[in-house]
Amino acid sequence: MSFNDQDPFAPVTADLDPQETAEWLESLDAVAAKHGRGRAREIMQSLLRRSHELQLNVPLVPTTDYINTISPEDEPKFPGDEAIERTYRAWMRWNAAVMVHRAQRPGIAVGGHISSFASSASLYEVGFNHFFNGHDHPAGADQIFVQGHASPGPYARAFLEGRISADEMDNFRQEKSRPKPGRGLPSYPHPRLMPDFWQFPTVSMGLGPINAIYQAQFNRYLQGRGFKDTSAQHVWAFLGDGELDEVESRGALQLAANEGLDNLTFVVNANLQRLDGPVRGNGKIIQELESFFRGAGWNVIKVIWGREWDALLANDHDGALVNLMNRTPDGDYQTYKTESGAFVRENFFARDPRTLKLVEGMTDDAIWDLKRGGHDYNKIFAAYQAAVNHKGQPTVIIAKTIKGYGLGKSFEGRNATHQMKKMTLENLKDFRDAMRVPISDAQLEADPYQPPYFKPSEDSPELQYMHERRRELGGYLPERRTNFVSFALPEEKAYAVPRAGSGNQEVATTMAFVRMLKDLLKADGTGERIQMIIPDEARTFGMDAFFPTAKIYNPNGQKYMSVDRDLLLSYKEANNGQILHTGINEAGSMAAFTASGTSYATHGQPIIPIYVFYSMFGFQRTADQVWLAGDQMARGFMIGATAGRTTLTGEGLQHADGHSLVIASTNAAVVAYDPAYGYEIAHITKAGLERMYGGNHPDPNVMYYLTVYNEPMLQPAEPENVDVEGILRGMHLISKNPADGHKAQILASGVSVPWALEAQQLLIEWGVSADVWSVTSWGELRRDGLVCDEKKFLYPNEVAPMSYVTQRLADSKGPKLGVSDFMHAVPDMIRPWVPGSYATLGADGFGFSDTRPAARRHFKIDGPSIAVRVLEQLVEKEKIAPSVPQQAIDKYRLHDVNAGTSGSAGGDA
Ligand SMILES: Cc1ncc(C[n+]2csc(CCOP(=O)(O)OP(=O)(O)O)c2C)c(N)n1
Ligand SMILES: [Mg+2]
Repeated sequence: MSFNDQDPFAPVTADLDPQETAEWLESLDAVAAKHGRGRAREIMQSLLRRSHELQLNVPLVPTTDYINTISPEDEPKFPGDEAIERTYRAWMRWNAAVMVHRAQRPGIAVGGHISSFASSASLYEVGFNHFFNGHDHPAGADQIFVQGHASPGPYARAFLEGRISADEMDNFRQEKSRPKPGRGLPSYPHPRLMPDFWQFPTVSMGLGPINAIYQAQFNRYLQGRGFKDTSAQHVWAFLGDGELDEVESRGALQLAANEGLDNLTFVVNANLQRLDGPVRGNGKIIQELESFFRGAGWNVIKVIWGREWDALLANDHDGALVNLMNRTPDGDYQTYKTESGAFVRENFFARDPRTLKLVEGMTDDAIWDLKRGGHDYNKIFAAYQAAVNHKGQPTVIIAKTIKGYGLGKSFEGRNATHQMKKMTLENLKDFRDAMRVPISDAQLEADPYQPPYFKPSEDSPELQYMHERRRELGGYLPERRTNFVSFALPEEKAYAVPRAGSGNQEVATTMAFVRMLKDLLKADGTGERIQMIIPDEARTFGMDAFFPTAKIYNPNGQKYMSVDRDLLLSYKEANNGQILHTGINEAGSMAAFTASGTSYATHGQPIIPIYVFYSMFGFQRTADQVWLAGDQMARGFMIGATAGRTTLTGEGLQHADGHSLVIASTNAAVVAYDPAYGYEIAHITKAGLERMYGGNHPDPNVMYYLTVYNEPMLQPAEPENVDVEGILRGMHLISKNPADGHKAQILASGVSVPWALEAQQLLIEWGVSADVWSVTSWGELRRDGLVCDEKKFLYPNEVAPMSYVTQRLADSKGPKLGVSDFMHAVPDMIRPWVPGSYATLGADGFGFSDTRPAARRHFKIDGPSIAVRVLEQLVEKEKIAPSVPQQAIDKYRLHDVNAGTSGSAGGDA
C-alpha cells in the first residue's frame, strides 16, 4: 500500500529496519534536547547535503506535519463579535437547509444540496464578515467563486440581508414554474439565469479553479493595459477537495505562481469527502494538496485543527500526537466524526499510550468537542489575513471540515451525505436545536415538509451587525453589475482591405482575417480594447507580425536578451502587452477568454477577446468551458483557424476539424459562421462588434465563432450591392448562372465555395445551369427556421412566418445540394426548410494525412463530386437521362483519389 513514497508523512512509509531507524531518531532527539533545535537543524541540513552527494535520491520534503501552518501564537486577534456572527451563521444554515428541504415536498422533489454548505459555512462567513469587498468599496469589488453546490448558502445570506424574499426561496430550482411571486432561484451559480446576482458559474467541477486563476491574471492585465487600478481587488475561489482531482483544477497552477498572483486565494473545503465517499480514504488529501501546490510555487496554509486542540498540541512534548495525526488516514478521520467521543478516545488517542495519556483528563464530550480548523473563526480569520498579506505568490488555504457539519448523526460524515436533501422530523428538531433557531416543535410538526424559514426583525442586533459589516466592506455580494464605459466602434475604413479583395494574390481566409485585425487594432476606441489570445500558434496564423507592436503581455516585462532582437518581427514581451500568449494551453485560453469577455460586467471595462486557435483543438477540447463562458455571458470572437477536414490534411486525423461547427451549434451563446471570402468576414466581424457593443441588440451576450482556412485562393472584391443581410443571416447568392439549361442550386460554405464554383463550370458541359450560394452560417439559418417552426406550432391560427432559407430559395429552380468541408450534419442543419429536393455532401469519419485534392476526392466533396451529385439529383427529377451520372463518374474518374484536382498542394499548418 504505497501512496507517495516521497512523503515521509504518508500513513505508510517503508522501513526495512525499524530498530536501526529508532537509534538514529534517538540520536537526533538527543541532539535537539541537548544542543537545541538550531543545532539539530544544522545536522539535518548537513546530512541532507551528504545524501545528495551520495545520490541517495532523498526527496525535498514538500509536506509539513499534519497541523495548522499558523501557530496559535501567531494568530491575530479575531476582530469581530464571534458570538453574534455565529448566531446569524446558524440561522443562515437553517434557512439554506430548509430551502432545499422544502423543495423536496411531494410533487416537486427538485433536488439540492445541504451538506456542502454545512461544511463550509464558516469559511464563507469569515470572508463575508471581514474580507470580501463589495462593488461600492473604493478599492473595487473582490471576485468570489462560490462552490457550485454550496449555492444555498449565499441564497440564505441574501435572504437574511433582504435581497431575496421567502417566496423566492420557495422558487429554488423552479425557475419557470415559480410557485410563488418573484424570481426563480437557479440550482447553481448561473449569471445567465440570475444576472443581477451571480458573477461566476462554477458548478462544472474544475472550471472554477482555472477560471479564478485567469481572472486574477486578467485583473493584472487590465491594470497593465492602463484601464483600471485593480491592485486591491482579490479573487477568492472556494473549491471542493474532490473537485481538485479535475485536471483543470490543477493544470494551471504554474501560471498563478509564475506571475506571482498574490491577488488570488484558493480556499479548499477539505471535508475529506466527495459525492460517493472519501476523497483519499487510504491517504491524506490535505497533505497531497500541500505538496502539490507547494511544488507548483504556491503559498500553502493548512487549517486543520480548531482552537480546542491548541492546548493538547502544546503539551505534546514528545511529538506523539503530531505523529499520530500524521499517520492517521483520512478514512479514519471521516469515521471518527460519525461516532462519538468515546470512540475517538479508543480508536485514535489510544493508538499510542502517550496520546491516550494526553486526554486522560478530558471527558468523552470534551473529546467530541475537539473541532476541525475549518469550523473555527479564529483559525480561518488568521489564514485569510495571512493570505491577503502574503506577497509574491498565490495562496491556497486548505481547511479541514466535516461534510454535513451540524446536521446530526445521519448526515455528518456519512458517505451518502452529499445527496441527502430531505430531513426527517427528528432531523429537523435536532438541527433546529443545534442551530438554536427559535422555532417550536409545533411549528415543525404542523407540516414537516414545510418547516418555516427564520428571519428576525430588521432591528435585531444580529441583522444590524450583519448589515454593518457589509456596509463597511462596500455592499452585498454576490452581486453582478453591468454598467460599463462606452467606446467608439471602428469606422468603415477598418474593414476596407478584405472588402477590396486580394487582386492577383492568393490569400487564405485566415490571412484575410489577420490582415483585417491589423486595421481593427488601429481603430480609435476599439483597437486598444482588443485582447488577442493565442495558444502558441501565432506563427501558424501569421500573427507573429503583431509581436513587436502589440507585444505579448508579461507582468515581468522582458528581462532576457531576446534571440531575435535584431529581427523586424522580434518576440517582444511587456507588462502592458496586448497579446495574451497562453502557451500550448487551450483550456487556459478559454479561461482567459471568459475573464476578458466578461470584463464589461466584472470591471465595467469592455475588453474584446479575439481568441485564435487551431480549429480542431478549440471546441472539441474545451466545449464545456465555452458553455461556461456562455453562462457567464462573455462577449468576444473565437476564430477557428486552419479549419475544415481537408485544408489541413497534411496533419492528419487529429488535426482535421470536420465537426467544430456541429459542437458550436449546440451552444446557444455561440453565433457560428463559415465564411468563404474576406469581404464576408469583414461584414460578419463588424456586425458582431455592433451586436456586442453597439447598444442596439436585445441579446448582446454572444460569442462569434468564425471558421477560417489556410487554403490560399484569390479573394474576390466585394460585389456591388452585396447582400449584407444575406451574409449576416446565413446565405447569399454569389453566382447566378444566366445560361440556359436545367437549373440547380449549390449551397456551399467556407472552403467548399471554390469547388462549388468549379462544379458550376463542369456542369455547363452537361447542359446544367447551376447557381452558387455562399452559406455563411448553417447554424443561424437553422435557428431562424426553428423559431419559425415554433411559432407555427404554437399559434396555428396565425399566419406562419416563413424561414429565411425557404424565403431565399422559394423562387430558385432545380434541386438543391449542400456542401461544406465539414461532416454531413452541418449542411443537414437546414434540411427541413429547403424547398424541393435537397442532398448533402460532407466529410464524415476521421481525417487522414494526404494532399488536399486527394482528401477532397476521398470525401467526395471536390468540384467533380459536386457536379456528379447534382446530375444524380436531376436524374431523380427525370430532367436528364439516367445514364449521365455514370458517364460523368467515368469521365472524372471519381473513384480514383489520384484524379482529384480541387485545390492547391499543401495542407500543413
Ligand atoms: C465536471 C463535473 N463532474 C461531476 C459533477 C457532479 N458533482 C457535483 S458535486 C460533486 C462532488 C463534490 O465533491 P467535493 O468537490 O469534494 O465538494 P464537497 O461537496 O465535498 O464540498 C460531484 C461529483 C459536477 N458538478 N461537475
Ligand atoms: Mg469534499
